[in-house]
Amino acid sequence: MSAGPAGGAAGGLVGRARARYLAGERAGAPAQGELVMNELKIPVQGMTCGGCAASVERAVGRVPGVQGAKASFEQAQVVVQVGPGVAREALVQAIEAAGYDVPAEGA
Ligand SMILES: [Cu+2]
Repeated sequence: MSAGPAGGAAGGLVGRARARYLAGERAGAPAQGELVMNELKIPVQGMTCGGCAASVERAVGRVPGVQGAKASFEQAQVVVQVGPGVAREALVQAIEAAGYDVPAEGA
C-alpha cells in the first residue's frame, strides 16, 4: 500500500503549513487580550506635581474595567488602559470627583 506513506507525508506538510500560518497570525496581529484593550487619552487640568498625577491615577484606577493608568502633570493628561465597555465619561467623572478638571472635548 503506497497510499499509506504518501498520505502520511501530505499530512505532515499540512501540519507544518498550519503551524506557520498560526505563527504568522500570532506575530502579525495583537493577541485577543490586547485587541479588546483600549487606550484613552484624557486631558486633565489642575495637576501641579507628581502627587496630583498619582491621585488621578488612583481615581481612574478605581473605575471598574480600568487596567492601568499613567498620568503626567507636565503633559496635563492621563492615559488610561481600559477593557471593553468602559465609558470615557466614567473616567472623567472619577477625575473630577478627585478634584481635577477635564476640559470639554473639542473645546
Ligand atoms: Cu500635586
